Formats: sequence, C-alpha cells, structure tokens
Amino acid sequence: MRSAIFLPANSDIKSEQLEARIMNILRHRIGKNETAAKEHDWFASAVLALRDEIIDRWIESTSRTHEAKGKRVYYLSLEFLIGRLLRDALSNLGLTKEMDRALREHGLNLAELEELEPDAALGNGGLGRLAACFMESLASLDIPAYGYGIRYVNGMFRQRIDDGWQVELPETWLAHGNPWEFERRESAYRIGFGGEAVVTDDGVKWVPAEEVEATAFDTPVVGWRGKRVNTLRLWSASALDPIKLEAFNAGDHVGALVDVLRADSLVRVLYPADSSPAGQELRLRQEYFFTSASIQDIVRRHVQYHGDIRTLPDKAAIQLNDTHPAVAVAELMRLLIDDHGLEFAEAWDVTRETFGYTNHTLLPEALESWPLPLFERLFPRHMQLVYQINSGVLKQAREIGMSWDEVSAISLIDEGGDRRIRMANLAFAGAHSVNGVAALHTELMKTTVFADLHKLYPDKINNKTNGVTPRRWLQQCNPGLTGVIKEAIGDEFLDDAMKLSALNALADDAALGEHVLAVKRANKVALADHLKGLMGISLNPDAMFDVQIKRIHEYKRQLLNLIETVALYDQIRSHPEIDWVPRVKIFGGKAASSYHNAKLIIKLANDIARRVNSDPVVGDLLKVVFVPNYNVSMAERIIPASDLSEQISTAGMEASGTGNMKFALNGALTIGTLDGANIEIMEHVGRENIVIFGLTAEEVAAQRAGDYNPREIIENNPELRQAVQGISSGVFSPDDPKRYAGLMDGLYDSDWFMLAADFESYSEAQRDVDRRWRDTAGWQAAAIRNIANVGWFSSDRTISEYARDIWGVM
Ligand code: 26V
Repeated sequence: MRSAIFLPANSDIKSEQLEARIMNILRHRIGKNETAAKEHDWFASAVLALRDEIIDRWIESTSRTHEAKGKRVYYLSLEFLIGRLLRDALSNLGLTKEMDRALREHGLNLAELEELEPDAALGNGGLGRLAACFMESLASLDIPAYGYGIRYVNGMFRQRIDDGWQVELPETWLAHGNPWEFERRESAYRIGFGGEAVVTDDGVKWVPAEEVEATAFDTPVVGWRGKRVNTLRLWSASALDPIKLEAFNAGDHVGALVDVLRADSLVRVLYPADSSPAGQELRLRQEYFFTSASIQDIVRRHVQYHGDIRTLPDKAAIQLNDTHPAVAVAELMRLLIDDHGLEFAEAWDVTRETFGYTNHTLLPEALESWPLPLFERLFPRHMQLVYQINSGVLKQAREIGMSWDEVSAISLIDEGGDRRIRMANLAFAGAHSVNGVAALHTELMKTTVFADLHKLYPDKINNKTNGVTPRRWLQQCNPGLTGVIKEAIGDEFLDDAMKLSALNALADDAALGEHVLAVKRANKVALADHLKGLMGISLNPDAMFDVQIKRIHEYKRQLLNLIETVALYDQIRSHPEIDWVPRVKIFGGKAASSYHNAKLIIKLANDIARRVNSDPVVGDLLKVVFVPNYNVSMAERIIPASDLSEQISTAGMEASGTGNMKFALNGALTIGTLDGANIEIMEHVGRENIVIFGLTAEEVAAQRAGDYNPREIIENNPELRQAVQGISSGVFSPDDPKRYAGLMDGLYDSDWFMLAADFESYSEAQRDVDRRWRDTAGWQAAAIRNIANVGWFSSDRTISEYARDIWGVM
C-alpha cells in the first residue's frame, strides 16, 4: 500500500481566500484593475488562482513518489483530447461552489467564464479522448504517471460548414495564451534527423545531419478529490540556432530564419494529410520528435533517481498508444546500447520488459508502415537496430518451424513491392504486452492481423476493454442527473462507479423515472437553446433526440443512418396521418481533410436537413441537424441531452467505441451492432435494455468471402431502393443532381461496409425503438438500468487492469 498523506480532500480554501487570490493575480500577474479587466483577464486570473491550489498538491504528489522510489507509468500518445480543464479541476478539487461565489462578488458568472476556455483539441477522436480519460483516472487512482505528447500550436482543425460542405480552419486555441501550462526550459533535449551511423572506438554513434530542440510544457492533471496531481508533458520544438546571422546580414532575411520555421512546422498541426510524400515525412518526423524527447526524459529521470539503467523496467512502465510512438522501441535500444553501453541482448530484455503496446484499429489502411528508404534516410542508426531486432525475431520464428508465409508476415519489414517498415510488428516484438481495447477486438487481433505474431508470442495479447471517466462524463457534464442519483442511492457512486448498480432496485420506481425524465428534458431544452443560438434552428424538446456523433468514416456508417432517415421521411410524407414518434436526428463529426467520401456524407446530411426541415408536411415529426465543429465541449452538451445513441458500425470494424459508454452512462438507450464494446455493454445492461441489430462480425466476414450481392438486396427492398434512388437521382441535391450518384453506385457495386445487408434489420430496430418510446415508463426503466449497469465502463476499472496486468504498479 502507498502512504496516504493526502491534502484534505475538499480543501479548506474559502471563497473569500479564492477571491482575494483572484484579485491579487488580476493586479500583479495580469497587470489590470477591475475596471480595465476584460473577460479573458478574469478567466486567466481564475485559472491562475486555482492553479496555485493545484501546484501545492502537484509538488506533494511528485515528492511522495520520489521518496517512495516508486514505479511510474508513462503514457506516450500522439493525441490527448483533453478539452476544457477549468470545470474538471474545480470539480475534482471540490471548489466549484467556492469559485462560483468568489466570482459573483464581482458580478461574474462561472458558467459564462467556463465558455471562454478554448477546447484543447489535441486529438482526432476516440484514441485521443481515451488518453485524456486515462490521465484523469491515473491521477484519481493515485498512480504516478506522465502523459507525453506534442504541444500542437493549432491541433485539430476547426470545422465550419459552408453551404453544407466541411471547411477546415486552423484552431487557434493558444491565441489568448494558456494559463494551465508551465514551460520547463530546463527540460530540453536535442532531437536528431538524418546523417549517418559512425563506427567509433566505443561502439556505433549516430551523427545526425539536423537537430531541433524539444522543450517541455507541463499541464497538471488533477485526480478525483485532488488525491494526486500528475503531469501531462507536451513537447514544443525550436531551432538550436534562432537566426543564421551571416545569412541575415547578407540580406537573406527570410532564409536566415528557415530553421525556426522548420522546427515550428513540426508542432503546428495534428495528423497533417499524409497522402503526399512531404506530408508523410512530416508525420514520421513528428512521431520521432516526441518519442525521442520522451524516452530521453524517462532515461534521464531514471538514471538521476535510480542510477543503474538496467533497473529501468522496475521503475518505469511505458505504454505505447497505438503505433504512433512505436519508434520508441528502436530509440530506447539506441540509448541503451550506444549511450549506456549495454549489450544488444541485455538491452532487448530491458526494452521488452519496459514497453506495452495498445492496438486501436484493425483497419489495414490505418496500420502504420513507413517506406524503408525514408526511414533509413531519417534514422540510419535506428534502421540498423531494426534489422538486428528483426533477424532475432525471424530466427525465433524459424526455430519453432513457422512456414515461409508465416515468417514473412511476422517480419518487421514488408518485402512486397516497395519495402516498408511495419510499425505494429515493431511494437509487438518490442513489448511484453499487446492489448486490444474490447473483447471482440482482442479476439480479432489474434485471428487476423496479428495471427502469426500471436503464434510466435502466444502470451502477449491481452484485452483491456476501454472506459471513460465518470467525473467528466457524468458528474461534470450532467450535474442534474448526478443530483438525482445522489438523492436515490447516496453518493458512494462518486468514488466507485460500480456502486451505480444500487439503481437497479429502483429501476421501476415511478418517482425516480420521473426525476430522470425531468433532468433529461431540461438537458434537451438547454441543448435546443444552444443550437438555436448557434444555427438558428428550433427543436422540439419532446421529440426523441437520436444522436450519432463521432468522426465521419464509412465504417461507422453515418450513411446507413442517413438512408434510413430518408426512408422514414418518405414514409412520413406518404402517411402523415400515422402517429409517428417525433424525432430529431442529430449528427456531428469531422472528416479527414483528404477523405472524399466522408466529406460527401457531411454534405449529404446537410442536404437532407435542408429539405426535410423545410417540408411543411413533416413539420415537427422529423428534424435533421448537423452540428458544426463537433468537439469535447459539444459532446458534453449533447450526450446528457440524448435519448438514443447510434452505435451502428459494420460488425468487426469498430475496435471499441467509447461514446457508446458515455451515452449509456447518461441514460440514453443504444441502437447498435454487435461490434466493439457494444457487445460488453449489452452483457452488462441486459439484452432487453439495448436495441441490437445487424450481422455479426463472423457473418460479415462470411458474406464478404462469399457471394454478397448488394444490388439484389437494394432492388428487392422497396424502402431501401426508393431511398437510395432518391438520393442518387438528386432529390436532395437539385442544384447538382449527380452529386451522390457515385456514392450510391458504390453501394450497388461493392458495399464493403454492408449497408444493404443491414438496412432492413436496422430499419426494423428503429421501429422497435419507436414502440419502446411510446411506453414512457418502460423507456425510463430501461434508461435507469443502463445507468445502473455501466459503472464497469469507468476508466478507473480499465486503468486498474492495466496497472495490475501490464504495468505492475498496483
Ligand atoms: C485512423 C486512420 C488514419 C488513416 C486513414 C483511416 C484511418 C482510420 C481509422 C483510424 C483510427 C486510428 C485509431 C483510433 O482512433 N482508434 C479508435 O480508438 C478508440 C480508443 O481505443 C476506439 O474506441 C475506437 O473504436 C477506435 O476507432
């Protein structure tokens, strides 16, 4: 057991003290008085005042780990989608009321101030948000941990919808500065690129051709009840030489600054389009940049506190969030061998014991591999080490009698066509643990992409079903529901989400049902108000809010939802006299800038919305909304206001999903396929409290391998045919009737994502949802059973499993 000398949970700080601090900071750090202060000055002062409170705990947490000589967890991730931090920090420190009161003294409103905080959008979607939930849970469980990533200046693009089309704009989240971060100039490392590996008297040394400097920016991560404050360390890049004075003086004023620009471009944006060779190289440089800085930092810390680098696995567990930091395997080997003089075999043992690797997708196009010539040019020394690692791995494979095909599937180098380095294979070989993120996903890892590696290393693959932090995704985003639950079952669930199960006994309690319903309605009114202000659209809060929010991707099948929406629209128009359940179909999500079909799907959603929303025959029975710039803060508004959660990916393709967990935790019912964590959600909430439809992963595979004929299905289903033909012939795009012809042709001809196969079952499931909705009490009971039984999907549970099985820290 760790020593538990925490500061008081709900700290003794009073609103008067907080107010005094805020005023002092406004004057002495921001340099303004009350009259001159703008709203951003107040925001910064409030954050800085709170930060002072956090710093004491931060320092205390760090010294506690030092004194205990404890093992630390390092989470390396190219993405941390942390969103806003003010509410999170206040809530976890139990200071929300105090802050609210302090601000009121000056006529300010906390909720309004919170809106001034930009979202730290340093991620694309699920993978990045998972990293943020994990950081919060690590701190909440009092596990010493560092998150390591990149301090993107612009991060994920801001999405604007222009005439229905996605337009990408740079996100300027740092425009007003970032009061949460601390620049650590003393923690800076040189990161090399190119050059050559030189043989010297004491071994091989890499002499890079270029170098940039990585500087740390630290953000505190406050755990629940302020138990521990951990660090999110994000790297920024700068040139070693700020200006080439000679060139500048010779009149080349721009050329003199080229190194500065080159360093800056490394940390500008997240996931630059990697379709061009230049884009690819930048992405690979980004990956190495943050990985090398992080590994150097970890090694430096270990040597400083523990001396012998050979004991690294006893004091450090490094988790690779997908393959983006997989080059860490070669980087650590390089440091151990070239800088610390370890033998190859010894270094390999240390390396494997230190690393764990998490896989987040089986999609072949998302499995990273780098052209060998590119890798070799940028990292000549790492290339040598990769060859050496590979020869050992292949030797082992041959020793156990694997076939040539199996051996070549295991190889770290793909020899087919242009030679490429397979980062997943490197991570797999270099880690002692390889985990999937939901039970089905993990099984599929064993039978598909990693089948051969699994045969060679049968003990590595393990499952860690994802989770979400209930602090952000229940307490903070849905205070109304949190209050109702507290009244019903007390507040133990705040510290242990499994305790939500006490709600099961009350699921049929009419009074509780009404309270839950009233909170949901209030959340829907609030969302409707917000969207009215944002988009000018009026929504009926008594309609069912049916929501699909996530990255736009064909496998997630927003298109299936849209086609079903069109089919429903047709039916309502043909039979307006039937008592249809009024629905608001809400969509949100960003499409990768180079992903043509995903962008077309956004346009289609907007085209359908325009037509449906202005059709007087339909009126309030159906509304379609595409919410622009979906991000964490938008999710925090939408999820508490949702009745129906759409989790409809082609079975076998969504590794886990985490939105599915957030919706269920907020009392939405799920309509979903047997994919990712949906399966485990079903097992927890009960088959009768979730609406499941569609092919199983096995059936999808069988159909794809067989003679799947989408054309026949479409032609034989009148509703589907009419919807597809309507879209295809320009009913929703009279200005450009052929706009969707290609998209729809794809369904007839190949339909890789099995929309046609699942349409009928989906459409029936939707009518089943309607029937359930009409039984208000039954719906409420099912909603309560969802809330009661998804405590298991808390990221506290997930992190406890990583800590016990992979990291050895609990
Ligand atoms: C990346 C890319 C990049 C290139 C083009 C296509 C493509 C398609 C998918 C991806 C996904 C990258 C990995 C990822 O974000 N996976 C998500 O991880 C979540 C957390 O584990 C999980 O809940 C989601 O199911 C999974 O999609």
